[in-house]
Parts: sequence; C-alpha cells; structure tokens
Amino acid sequence: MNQPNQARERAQAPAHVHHARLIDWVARIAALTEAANVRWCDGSEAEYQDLCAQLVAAGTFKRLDPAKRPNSFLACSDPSDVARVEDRTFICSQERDDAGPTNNWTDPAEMRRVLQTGDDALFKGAMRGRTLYVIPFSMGPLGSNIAHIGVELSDSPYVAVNMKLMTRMGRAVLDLLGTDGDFVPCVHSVGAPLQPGQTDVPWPCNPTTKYIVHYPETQEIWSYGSGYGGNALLGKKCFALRIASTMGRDQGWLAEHMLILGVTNPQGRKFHVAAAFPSACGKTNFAMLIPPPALAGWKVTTIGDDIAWIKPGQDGRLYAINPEAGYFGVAPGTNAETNPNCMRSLERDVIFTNVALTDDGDVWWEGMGPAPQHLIDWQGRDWTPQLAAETGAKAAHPNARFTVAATNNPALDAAWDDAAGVPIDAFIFGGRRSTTVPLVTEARTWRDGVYMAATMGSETTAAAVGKQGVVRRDPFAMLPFCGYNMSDYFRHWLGIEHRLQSSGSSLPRIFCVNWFRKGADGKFIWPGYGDNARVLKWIVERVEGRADGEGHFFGISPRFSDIDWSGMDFDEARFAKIIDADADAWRDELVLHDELLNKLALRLPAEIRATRQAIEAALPT
Ligand code: SAT
Ligand code: MN
Repeated sequence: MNQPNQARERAQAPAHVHHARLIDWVARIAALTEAANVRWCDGSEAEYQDLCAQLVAAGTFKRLDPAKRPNSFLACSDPSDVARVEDRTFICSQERDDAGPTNNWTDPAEMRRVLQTGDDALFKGAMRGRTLYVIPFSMGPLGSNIAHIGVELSDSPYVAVNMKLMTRMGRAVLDLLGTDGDFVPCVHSVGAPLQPGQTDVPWPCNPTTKYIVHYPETQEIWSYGSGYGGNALLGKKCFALRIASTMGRDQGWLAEHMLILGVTNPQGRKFHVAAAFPSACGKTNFAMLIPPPALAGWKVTTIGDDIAWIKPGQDGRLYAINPEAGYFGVAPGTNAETNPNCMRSLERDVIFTNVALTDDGDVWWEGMGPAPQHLIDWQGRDWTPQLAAETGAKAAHPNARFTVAATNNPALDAAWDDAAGVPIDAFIFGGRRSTTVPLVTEARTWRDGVYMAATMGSETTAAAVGKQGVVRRDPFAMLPFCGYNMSDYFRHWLGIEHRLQSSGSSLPRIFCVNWFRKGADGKFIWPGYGDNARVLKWIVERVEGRADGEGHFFGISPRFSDIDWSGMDFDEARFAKIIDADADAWRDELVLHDELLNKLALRLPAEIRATRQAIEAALPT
C-alpha cells in the first residue's frame, strides 16, 4: 500500500474527499490522539438528528417536550466547565512582544512539547475510546472573498452539533476546499480519554487541565480540556477573532467582536452599523432590537450578533460579513419584553446549555418570566422559588447559553448571507459602566474614535471565569480576543483612516455608548432594550447630517431636544444624569486610562497618548 492510501485509511476519509493535505493531517491527529474512530461530518439534517439522538442516549442531551420546544435539547455541563477560561488561553507567537502584555504568551516550541511532542504530551492518547469528528466549516458565506475556511477535529459530538448551527458546516465546504484549498486547522479534545470498558460521563471534560492555544504564525488552534462555548467551538473566538485578527493585521482588514445590524428609516434609507460590546453586555439584544411603536417606520434587522469581518471594498468603503451562521447567546435575562425576536428565535431547533428544566419538559432561566413552582436546576438538583429566596441559588447558570441557527431569527436581514457583505456607516463601542460614561458620544475624528474604543472599560460579567462586576479596560471589547499585541492593533485601526481616505471614500463615524448608568438607588436609569433605538436614530441621523448635538471635551453628545422622545416619558433631569460627562470623574477616568496605556507603552502609537493629552487639556476647570 502506498503512503497516501495509508493516510486515507487511517483518516477513514470518504471517497469524495480529495484534499491530500487534509487527509494527511486527519491521519496524523487520529494517530496522535489514538481516536477509536473517525467520522467525517457532512452537515446534513440526518447527521444532525443522528448525533443529537446519540447525545440523548449518552445523557449529554435531554430532549425537550416536542410540543413545547420542537427539535430542541438541553445540555448541562460539568460545574468546572461553564465559561471561557481566559487565564488558560495562550497566544504562542514566536516573539513574546507580538502577543503583547494583554495576552498569555508561551514559546511555541515549549507549547508544542506540552500539547503534542513531549513524553506526556496532553494530546497523546487524548481521544482514546472516543470518535474523532472531522468538522469542515466556512466562516462567512460559502465562497465569499471575505470568508475563510476551517476544519475542526473534535472528540465531542456536542461540538459537532453546535458547529452545525453556528457555522456553514459540512460537505459543501469540503467541495469548496477541493484538492488543495487553504483551511485553518483546529484541534479540540475534551481531554477525557476512556479506558476499555469505562463508562462515559454526560459532560466529559478535564476538570483540572485546560489549554486554549493559538499559533498565529502558522494559523493553528489547539484546545484541550473544555467542552464549553468559545473554548470548544473553535470557529468562534479562537478562529474568527484571535487568528482572524492576525490575518486582518497582515492583509489589511478587520476581525472584530461586533454585532452588525441594518437600520432602515421611515423614508426607506438603510444604514449599517457595527457595534462592539464585551461578552454578555447585550449584543444579541441590540442586534435584534424592535424600535418602540412610537418610532413608526424605523426597522432594525440582524446581520450578526457577535463577530464581524470587515474588508475595504472596491469603492473604498468598509464591507462587513458575519462569519457565523448562528447565535450562542446568553439566556438569563432574555424574555418576551426585553427581546421578543430572540424569544421567537428560540421557539424550536435550539440547543440550550446550563438553563433549568421544567417539570413539563421545557426550559426556564432567571429573567424569563414568573418562576415555576419546581425546576431541576442546571446542576440536576431540585430548585424552588423558595429555595432561591433563602439561598440565592440560581436555576440557570448566569452564563447559560442557547445555540440557534440565524435562520430562526424573525428579524434576520435579507443580506445576512450576502457574499459581498454590507457597507458600514457607523461603528459603536459600548461598555457596562454604572458611572462616568455618557449614554452616547460621537467622536469628532477617526483618531478620537480609536482612542475611545481603545480605552473602553466595562464591568466584568459571567461570560468569563473570574470575579464579576469590576471595571476592567476592554479595548474594542477585544481584550480576551485580540490575537496579537494590542498596541499594534491600535496602530492597525489608526491606519484604516489613511487606507480609506487615500481611496477618496468617507470613513464610518465612530460613537461610544453606555446603556448601564445607575442612579443613587443602584438601579439602571436608562430603560435600554427597544428604547436604544432612540440612540440609534440619533446616530444614523448624525451620519446623514440631520441631527444636532453639543460638543464637549471628548466628543459630541445629544442635548435632550436632540433625541426623539415620542411615546416615552423620560424627563430632562433624568436625561442629564445619563448624558453628563463630569470633569472630575473624567480626571479620575484618565488616570485609569493611563494604567492601560502604561501597560501597552512598548509599542503604543504616539497618536493615542496625544489624544489623551488633548482630552485632559480640554477638561473644564
Ligand atoms: O466565548 S463564548 O462563545 O463562550 C461567549 C462569549 O464570551 O461571548
Ligand atoms: Mn462575544
């Protein structure tokens, strides 16, 4: 038998696969991990049903009541595996400074010893007793020149079915790859090999050892030990953000932690907005928002809810695609009032993870509506409203998620799958800040906008393991997702101005928003959700040159009279509290900015410091 045939056999490659490099790699990983079996995913509905049935049989999935929640499942994870693990996430560039001070760095050769080549390398034998799934996926519309292809090898059927909903996955991608197309190789193991005869647990993972590893120079991803979300669905944060951000740096485009929405005004003119918020700050809600009835004729449609890939087009404008094909959104807090489009998206065909199970086979989470008298919580324990009142026990994990295909969204934009992407008119940056940052501010210049985004802060949420509610700087909402030195990333953003202007086209405007200001009573002042459409209206009317505002020391914000208050009772005094930019608070804020800028000092572009000095100089005394 010749060499290629041996590889084909070891990889168990079907006859329709003709990509020698792919087959070879699958064979090598199968040998390294000692996988018991290899299954090539075709992305078909039959395959999805088959894998879901297998997950039910294994106890990973519970099938929800087919009448209440057709074709839907609940998975509950191991309590040690509930969110992204940022302290176990590594950028292994050759040079430490190319990863920069905001990333964990390890020398790539050293990391390869730990994972692949050392005597007790973690991936050696990691898939013993398990099936290796070959999951070919396209990030972005198939064949789009903004899209890129990846192949994930995973020993988790939960990953395979989630990837089916979250990406364009299957046979069509292999066909597109042909005999030698490029793909980003992604290797994932839950890190729980099975000994002969050993029975599996419902959520296999490695409770003590996790590695989420990126090699930017060779564009590879290796993930070990976790089966959850962004740790395991490698198309998402690992590829579409960390690796893609380095591709964007090298090739002149942007991979951003941004939703993309379309907003159509009553005259039928359509704008496109991309908005960056840290994880679990309401991006999915914003992307699906329904304007209040009084804003008659305004319409918001969803192109993406989490990630945007943005490339300069022939006409010099920036065009964005959503590389994903589904949503992995936070369930708690979602309800028919806060996000009716989301609730409608979740009526069927959903994988829920770590929400609670009702006695009649449906799901429930905090903030969905009145609590049933009894539930099984996400850890399989009895839960009652009384127990919650006494102990604070949550029925759903705060980072509980739903996975659903974008096509379930009633507000899906007609262009969501358009290979050309949509032209971006405005960027919005937002954090969760109970003080200091106004409801909305327009940057006077591109450079000021980059500064705003670079110094964004946000109170931490349950999306990542760690303490919640502390302000951390989260530049561009990319702190955990930028695959290279953050200072170089700022320079890349600053450079977009020259790139676009030299082609004679107008730049998108940049805005920063904050829905989360709190009053002295600790309650949110701004109702948010649908009423954010009022802010969106001001933003697109600024783009059109129709709306007014008032300049202050770091930008332009609306006066009370500049916002459309139709159908809303919100008085000027309350507005003053959320639009206010207090000079003393900003003096303190600039000191906090300095902490970040000092940390990034090594390669920090001079424009960033200069902008900071200009804001300080403009502060009223
Ligand atoms: O990274 S995840 O996909 O698990 C979710 C998030 O942090 O936005
Ligand atoms: Mn996200």
